[in-house]
Amino acid sequence: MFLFLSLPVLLCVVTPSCSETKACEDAQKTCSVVTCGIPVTNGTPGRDGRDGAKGEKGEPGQGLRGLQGPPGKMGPQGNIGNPGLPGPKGHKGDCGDSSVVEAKLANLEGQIRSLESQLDHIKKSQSFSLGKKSGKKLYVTNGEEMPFSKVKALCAELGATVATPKNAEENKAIQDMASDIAFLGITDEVTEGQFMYVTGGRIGYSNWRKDEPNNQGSGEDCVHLRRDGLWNDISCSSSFLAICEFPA
Ligand SMILES: [Ca+2]
Ligand SMILES: [Ca+2]
Repeated sequence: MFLFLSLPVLLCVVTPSCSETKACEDAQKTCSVVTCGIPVTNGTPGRDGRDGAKGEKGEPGQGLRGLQGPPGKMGPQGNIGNPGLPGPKGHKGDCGDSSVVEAKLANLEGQIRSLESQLDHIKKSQSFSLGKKSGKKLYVTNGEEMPFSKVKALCAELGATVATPKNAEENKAIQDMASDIAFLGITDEVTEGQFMYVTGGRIGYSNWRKDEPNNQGSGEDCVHLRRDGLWNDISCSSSFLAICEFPA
């Protein structure tokens, strides 16, 4: 092919004896390239043309799939979401029976008062030393001295009465119990000279010291038990040891 096309050119160049014009005219009839004149050499290659249009995406490769990698690190905590919508309204509750509740409350309050009273009683009882028992009586003392009115009140708080000997054995038991001179539950406050038990009734047993009772001075309407076990009438406002007795 190349040889065929370049043949007329070679004819034009190598036949200078003929009329160049005629040759060229002939050449124009037979040569595909109209080049007359001095022979030329091939030029340098031209610049690369522009990139062609992008081709279509190829089919995925058929290579082996790699092993799955380890899970990545946990991402940061997300923001707190918006509060949800309020839930549906609940069913209406049953009406309470206030009278039953009030009754139970009153009952509980009563029990509390009872327990408080018992606790107070126990506390006061604990302040007394271990009592001495004689016959059917138990004598106790807190070792304190006080006027007769307070001795009566103290024993009453304990549910007891002021120690009152009704025979020689009980008198001895109280004497042994007493660390000092103690009041007895006997007075002549109602009728001077007529000694009575504070629990009621005239005394049936006595252990007066010689020349007693003498209602000395402005008057002596209470009775105390001396350390020797003998009795003496004395002022009720004087302070002596408090001894109470429980029926045992
Ligand atoms: Ca008297
Ligand atoms: Ca006296």
